[in-house]
Amino acid sequence: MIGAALAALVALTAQASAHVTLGIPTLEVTDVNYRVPVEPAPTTPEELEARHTDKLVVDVPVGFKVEQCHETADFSCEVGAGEITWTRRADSTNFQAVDFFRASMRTPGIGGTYLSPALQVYSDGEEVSWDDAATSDPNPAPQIRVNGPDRAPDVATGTFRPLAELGAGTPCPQEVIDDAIRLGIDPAVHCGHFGFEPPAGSPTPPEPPEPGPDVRGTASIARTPTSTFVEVVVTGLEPGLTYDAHLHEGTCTNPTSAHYKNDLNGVSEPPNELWPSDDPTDPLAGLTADENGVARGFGIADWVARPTARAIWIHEPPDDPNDPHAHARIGCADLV
Ligand SMILES: [Cu+2]
Repeated sequence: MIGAALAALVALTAQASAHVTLGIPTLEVTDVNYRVPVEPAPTTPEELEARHTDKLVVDVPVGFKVEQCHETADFSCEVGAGEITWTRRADSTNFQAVDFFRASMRTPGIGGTYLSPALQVYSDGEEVSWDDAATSDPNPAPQIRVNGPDRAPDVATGTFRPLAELGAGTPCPQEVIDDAIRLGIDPAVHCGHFGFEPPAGSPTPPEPPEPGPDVRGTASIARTPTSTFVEVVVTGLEPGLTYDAHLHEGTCTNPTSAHYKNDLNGVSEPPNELWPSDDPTDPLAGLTADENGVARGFGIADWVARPTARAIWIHEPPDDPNDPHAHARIGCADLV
């Protein structure tokens, strides 16, 4: 284990050098501290003045919601879409060999180990990405371990992102590679559709795939003791076309996730599944985009979705059933 790695910690009392796993309960607001060392460790104040941390950008794991980032006398902070940025103030001269950056986050409804990749920018311009998945790698991503029983939030909301943003430069998961092989598509192309890096050992990188529609908008899910509601507003669609949208298992980071089914052995459509629809009398109607490319949909089920129902995916209209990409996923919102 690397002693000086960048680490996510719960509370400043956790001064351990471990860069991984702190246990926090689900659905609670917790302070997460990122411990950021200067490497190699400076041995003199002059060295530290010449080379210190000027900026930190952390990716907020899917399922977490930032309540607040905390500023200090030396760093301002800003919460963006899925990330937090701390920037050294112009007048700061209080350089430290280790800086701490604190954010209050609500943890997700499902226990697990979540990666929170970070980008550290030094005053000499060097940028270090702490984004390796394995803790044995040289620059492991900070990990946050969420403990406690799985619990579904009563209300959760999210924003749609287009396909190309969902992978966001992370390694292509094996399921996506397997999916490509099953569909007879070049895995590098299929991975590229989701924005994932091409699989290791791919020959030459293929042409970047055509960017799909810029699917944006909002999604929400609400659970009562006896029922589940979903509601979406989707923008960036082709006017007049009808799209399918479904509540899916898992988060948007799993682009091969199954539809969420109430009865796992039941049929693959409502009422056993939950699909946002723009026709209140027809849960199978899908979402038809208006002249501005906007669609609104609503769905209700008389069962309570389990905690694993965490994403709503939008699919391309199924115009050509012979096209392996027909009905392809074009956007997703995590319900967090
Ligand atoms: Cu779907």
